[in-house]
Amino acid sequence: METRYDLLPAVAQAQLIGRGVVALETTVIAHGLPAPLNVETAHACEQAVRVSGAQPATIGILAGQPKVGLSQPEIAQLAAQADVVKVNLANLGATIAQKRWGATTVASTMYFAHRANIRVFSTGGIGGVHRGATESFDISADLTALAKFPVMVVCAGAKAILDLPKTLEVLETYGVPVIGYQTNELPAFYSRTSGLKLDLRADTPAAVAAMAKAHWQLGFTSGVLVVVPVPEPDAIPSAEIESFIAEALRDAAAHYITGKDVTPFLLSHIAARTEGRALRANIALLQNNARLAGEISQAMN
Ligand code: PSU
Ligand code: MN
Repeated sequence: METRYDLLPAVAQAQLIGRGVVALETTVIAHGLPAPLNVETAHACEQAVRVSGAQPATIGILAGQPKVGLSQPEIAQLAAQADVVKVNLANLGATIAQKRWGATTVASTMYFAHRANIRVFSTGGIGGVHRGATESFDISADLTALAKFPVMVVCAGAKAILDLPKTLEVLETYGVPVIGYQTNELPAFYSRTSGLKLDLRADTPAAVAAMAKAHWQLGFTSGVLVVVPVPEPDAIPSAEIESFIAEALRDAAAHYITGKDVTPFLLSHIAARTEGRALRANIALLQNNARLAGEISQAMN
């Protein structure tokens, strides 16, 4: 018997009447942003999805029970827990078995979105191939999930702390289309550009929806990645952010940070050293992606 998950009635209702639905993750709430900005941003992202008439479905695990579509009090409750598991594909089953609280990463959010027939998912930046991966073998399960689950992920590129060229290579190997939204380049999370050219570009939500549909009509079961540059006012030029990233990487190595702790450590290090600029960029891109994902989800129907 398959694992049961709870479905928010508003999500089921939206699907019944053919409204767009957008999945949202909870790792960014529990591990990616400091309180109280985390809960505020979660609500702001849900509101951004609603602008186009679409329905948000924030996904998380409440004391071992997976839920697709958290209520506002449930989001606050998850954010307030002391010991929230960062849930990828390897520890999802254990988190349920042990009845723990879990925040879903891109990987596990894609899993539940797929189970619940949600085709569009909005996040900040996906995980990917880490710098130094030839030694550490640290490659995010987000890429595994993109290879496995037919869900569109709208993001601001892979996080700039990663090895972006290697991340693009793995996506191509897995057959995941990477669509630049109004750009010919892979955005680099905090920065609008990376210097890495993309083959695919779409300029409207309808054009994105058409490419995704054509991909899935071929019978492919892989995901689709839509990459959207961070809004101009909050963007940080890559030359500026790069020194903070290099410093964060050195600090992570000095503290022997490994595995799932690497990404949250680097993000909070950079946020602390940039006087809030990195945090502002992160929040701006999360909301921007959620708004666009809402529009795309409506265009998919
Ligand atoms: N984007 C953000 N902040 C985050 C993340 C993404 O702006 O905290 C999270 C996502 O949930 C992503 C995870 O799936 O980081 C990747 O972690 P790792 O590199 O350990 O696979
Ligand atoms: Mn990792």
